[in-house]
Amino acid sequence: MSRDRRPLTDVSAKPSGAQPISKAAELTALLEAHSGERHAIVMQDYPDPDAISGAWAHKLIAARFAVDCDIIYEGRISHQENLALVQLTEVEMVRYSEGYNLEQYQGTVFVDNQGTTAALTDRFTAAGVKPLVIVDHHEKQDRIEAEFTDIRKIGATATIYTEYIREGLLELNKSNPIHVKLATALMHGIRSETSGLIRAREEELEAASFLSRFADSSLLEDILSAKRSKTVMDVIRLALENREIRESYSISGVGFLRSEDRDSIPQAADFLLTEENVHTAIVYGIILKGDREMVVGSMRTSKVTLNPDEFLKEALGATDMGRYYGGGRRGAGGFEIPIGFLAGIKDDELVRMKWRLYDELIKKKLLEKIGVPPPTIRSETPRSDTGALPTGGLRVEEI
Ligand SMILES: [Mn+2]
Repeated sequence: MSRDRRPLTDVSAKPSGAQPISKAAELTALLEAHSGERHAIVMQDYPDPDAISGAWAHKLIAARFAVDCDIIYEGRISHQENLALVQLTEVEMVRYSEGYNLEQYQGTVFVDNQGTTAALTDRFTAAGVKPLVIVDHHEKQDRIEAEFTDIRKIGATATIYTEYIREGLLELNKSNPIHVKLATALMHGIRSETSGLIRAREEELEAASFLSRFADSSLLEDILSAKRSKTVMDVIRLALENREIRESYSISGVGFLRSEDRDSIPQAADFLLTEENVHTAIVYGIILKGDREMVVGSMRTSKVTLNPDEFLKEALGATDMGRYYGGGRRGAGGFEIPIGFLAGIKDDELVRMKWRLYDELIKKKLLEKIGVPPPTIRSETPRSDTGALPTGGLRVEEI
């Protein structure tokens, strides 16, 4: 790949008068100032196509300024479409493991996240590596500060990187297979954040139209035709069986899941959203990660006036330290509630009671936020006979 840098006519021109400096020009200046360095592009723990394609675009742009980047994540890529994306595009990523040398980097770059959803944030802070760049489309969070920040309330991070490319930070060439794969990945990133462009607004449609000149549609088809795994099908079945629909909200708890199956939760939420008269779907379960446990949930909505970030923050609140359990962006949100003292219980009956407790509490908080009275808590009747759900005699009031 060529690293020669031609003058960026649009973006390197000095702004005249009161004209604001474009974000592309600002990023150019930052990369020029850090030329010769090595940076870590940090993705959220469970990277999605938007994060992967945005990170890759950043890596290729940075390379033009002689900034070498590694794309790093901790956690897992488990969604079949994401695995297909990585395999077919051959984008190189590092999965963090204990002992990996973080001090080799002179700075960190947060793409499609602001440090709150990446376990690597604390590790890099501990290693003394400073955040240099944040490019994201989630609601602004204040976990980290960087030299360059571009946070916009739009459909996808891939849209922002497409804009940088269009402004001259990377000149795409249709005969360069890497560029074709990057354009395809960015297209997939945008599509996956906008339900296949159905929820796309002007920015996403313009970006997609630009990318379509370089993207490989048969490669995109291959990525999209990845099949759902059996686990995902099972979790969708549980989500369907357990769902409770109130005021066009579909809410469902799916019980305990292994950490590697975490991606089935957003997929189940996507599925519940396809039901007639449902505008919002929320699916949650308890994830087991070693001896740590947490309630993990996903929210999807097609209701334009509903802000998932606000909804989840108001419904679920924050920790003693003021960190919110949930957050989101347009159309989607997620939450994580650590289970401290109650984690690691092995006794079957207690495990069932624990699920029951969290299931009822979360449902109660969500229903309160929606503004419907929560159902009376059943003390005797089993919720269903799926086996994953409890039948214990626990009353929330007793805790
Ligand atoms: Mn995103």
